[in-house]
Amino acid sequence: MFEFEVNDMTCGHCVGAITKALNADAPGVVPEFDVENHRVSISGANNAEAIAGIIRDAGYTPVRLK
Ligand SMILES: [Cu+2]
Repeated sequence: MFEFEVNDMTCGHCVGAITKALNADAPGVVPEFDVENHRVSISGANNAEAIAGIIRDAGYTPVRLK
């Protein structure tokens, strides 16, 4: 499991945009969102940098925590 801080993820729209990008580019990965604390946890992935790239391409700024 990976965890990212995504400070520019601030509302349900952001969650929707990131979910859509992950579903398209990393099918099978399961994201969990904590919008209040700007955290995204990712299960089922084995390449953190690829996941970070997908989040960046969706327009957000991930910083890996774990
Ligand atoms: Cu938003």
